[in-house]
Amino acid sequence: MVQNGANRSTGGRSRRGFLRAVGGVTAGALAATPATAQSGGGTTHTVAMVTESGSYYFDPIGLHVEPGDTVEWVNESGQHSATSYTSDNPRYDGDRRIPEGAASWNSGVFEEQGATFSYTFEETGTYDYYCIPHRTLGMVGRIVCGEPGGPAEESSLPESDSPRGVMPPSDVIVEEGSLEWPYVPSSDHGGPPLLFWGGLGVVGATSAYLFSVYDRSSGRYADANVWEDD
Ligand SMILES: [Cu+2]
Repeated sequence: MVQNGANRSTGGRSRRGFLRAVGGVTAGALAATPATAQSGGGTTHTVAMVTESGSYYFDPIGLHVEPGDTVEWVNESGQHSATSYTSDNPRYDGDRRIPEGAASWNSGVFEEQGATFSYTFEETGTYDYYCIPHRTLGMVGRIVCGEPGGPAEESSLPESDSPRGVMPPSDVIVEEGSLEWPYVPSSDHGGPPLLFWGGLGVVGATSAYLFSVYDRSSGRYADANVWEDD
């Protein structure tokens, strides 16, 4: 556990981070870095902490590592923490959601872009963690070290903690290795779940309402078929 702790390094950005940042001001700084790096025998994986268009998330939201691997969280935008679901941590007094033998962690809330926190995973099992300011907005993540197991597998996240995000199941994490945010589970009929489409429906209904308001107030679209692109 000697490697655990916060620092100001900005190394080890992920390729995914680069791809998402294309078009943003930081793209150039991320261009040449690999997704993973070797350090002290284990692999170092990067998880971005992101505020974007009213969403707050860890990306990847689900990650599979091997014992001895290190995860480095990088504060890409906004103010976030990476904090294990253990009752010694702020704003959580529920059941432990990391393996019994594992050390808890808390990066503290980062306010600076590029700030990082590292934790080396030694114990096999399932680790759930959250962001202190955004836990109840669904900013949560899961890391499986080796095989899934431990208390996180025996109960679900508090309902309040995943209103917008969906925590991926451990077997899917192991199968895929890394799961981008947001995780949208596939359903029996092959499409995203009803909740997902319901969200899109709200957007569509809002657009239609705004169109109709504009129509009434200006008359400009009175004779136009605004849906003709359908
Ligand atoms: Cu956050």
